[in-house]
Amino acid sequence: MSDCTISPLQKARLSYAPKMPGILRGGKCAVSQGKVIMPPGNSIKIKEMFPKTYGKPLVTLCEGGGGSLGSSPLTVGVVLSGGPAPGGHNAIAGLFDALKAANPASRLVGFLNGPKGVMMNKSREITKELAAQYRNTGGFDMIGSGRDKIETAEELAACAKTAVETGLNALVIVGGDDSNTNAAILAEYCEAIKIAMRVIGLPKTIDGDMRNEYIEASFGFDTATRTYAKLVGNVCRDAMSSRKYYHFIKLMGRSASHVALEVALQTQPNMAIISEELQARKQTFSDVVDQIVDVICRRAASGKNYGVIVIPEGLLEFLDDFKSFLKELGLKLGEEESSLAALANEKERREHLHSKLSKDSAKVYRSLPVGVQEVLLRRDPHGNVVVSQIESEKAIIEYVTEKIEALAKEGKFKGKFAALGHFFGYEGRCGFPSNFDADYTYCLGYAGVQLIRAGLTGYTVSALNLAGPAEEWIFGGVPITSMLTLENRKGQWKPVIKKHLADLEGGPFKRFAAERDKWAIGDVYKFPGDIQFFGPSELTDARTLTLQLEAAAKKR
Ligand code: FBP
Repeated sequence: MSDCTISPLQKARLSYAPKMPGILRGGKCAVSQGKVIMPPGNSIKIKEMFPKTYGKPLVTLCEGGGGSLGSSPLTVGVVLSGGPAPGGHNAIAGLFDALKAANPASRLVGFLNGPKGVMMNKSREITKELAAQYRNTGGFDMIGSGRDKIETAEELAACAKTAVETGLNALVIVGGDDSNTNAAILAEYCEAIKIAMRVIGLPKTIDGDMRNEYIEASFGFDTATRTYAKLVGNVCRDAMSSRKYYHFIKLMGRSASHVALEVALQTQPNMAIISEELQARKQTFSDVVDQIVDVICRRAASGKNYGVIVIPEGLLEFLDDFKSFLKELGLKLGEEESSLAALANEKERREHLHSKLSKDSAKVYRSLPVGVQEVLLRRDPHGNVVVSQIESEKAIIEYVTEKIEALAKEGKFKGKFAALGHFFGYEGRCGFPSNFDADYTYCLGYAGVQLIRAGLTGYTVSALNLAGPAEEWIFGGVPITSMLTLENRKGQWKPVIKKHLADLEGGPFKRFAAERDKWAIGDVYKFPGDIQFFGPSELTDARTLTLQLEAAAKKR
């Protein structure tokens, strides 16, 4: 890349050296075995589905000499799976450097455009020059990404064919819960048909939900939430300056509200909705509208006709009046898949689905704007509702406006109300990784190679102590089967990694709950500003409040 095709920041970031714990720096380490942990749900069923890879122990990287594969040259494949998250290129750089450090004859092959690249054996060699162009950059464009599922006998056989043709010792799948589930299924298959390809997952997703006791954070969450927090902070300042709009900001993050919670803690908007809390209180859409209207009225009474309200992307899935409807809809989409596919257009598909739903669900479906009805007809390849396309912020604005107008007519609202909707999502997925994400992803790649060298398969790289300095981070592996549960996707029970939802008893939510009343009426907005790459470490190496508050809660 010539200097005139890259920005000054791009150029400066190419030479950033990620921080890592001493144990990884040597390039070779051993693993120590820990306890065997049980999956969160039906362990008998998971054991039946994964007889070869079930019941393996947790492992931790420790000082040592390079595992069962020693320092023989390896050919390793890497595939980026699902939505982009800042740091993906550094995960590849970490894999590359760790492989070369142990044996310069080792190779890293990048499969193109997601899992289908593995199935179709479409790849590019990761060379020193290629890796150098992408170090510390955002995006997944070095090899592309995709959301394909690896599940059917044909898909698994296609992956195995690629493994044999390419001589792969291992495949690293970089992804979230669905992609790491792919890794578990493929690892089991390779063991069953006795091919030597190991399969290792790295925890990626801006959503922050690919996380548990052994994986403290998924990569990308840090940068994405800082990017959204900067934008939300700017909007808060605009609201306070112009004093004429209510900004309803939907934030990406899929089902869990981790992104909304972190951004709320960083910016202190007038209100932030946390879906998990609504679920716990069995609240409905109209309860949400009432709570927002209450804040607007109270602010109007203190002369403030402006404000900022943060809405998590997955809101609808948690509301009492939507949950059973969405469940039934998922089942019907599975049952009616072929009939729906045969219909000519969206209108016919909507009508068909409507006719198949129970009376209650049909009523909810009909009550939704046509655009939302159409989005709900779609599922991603893993069977997830495509929540990023549901314009819930607009629906909320519509109902809040109606209510405010009715109150004004009755003389109960004397303020002014003008609303603007925003959706911050894709803006946060491909930014330059923060130092945390640049360091973390590089280490994840490095650690992934150590698991491969130890001969492990069906593991996701685990990471502990992340609130502390990089020197103190602890890496290891968690067997993927120990994270699997059964979920109904389009009418079928499938093994999937249990999504980690925002914990109402956890440090981040407790802090939010203790502070939010002050934020509602007083304008105590915080303005995080841009991610800092240069300057004092308290700015460049800051941790998310989620990590800090969770670590503090653990210590108590
Ligand atoms: P992953 O779970 O694959 O990391 O993707 C995260 C995400 O950014 C979600 O927050 C969002 O709902 C989704 O991807 C949107 O992606 P798409 O445009 O492919 O539906």
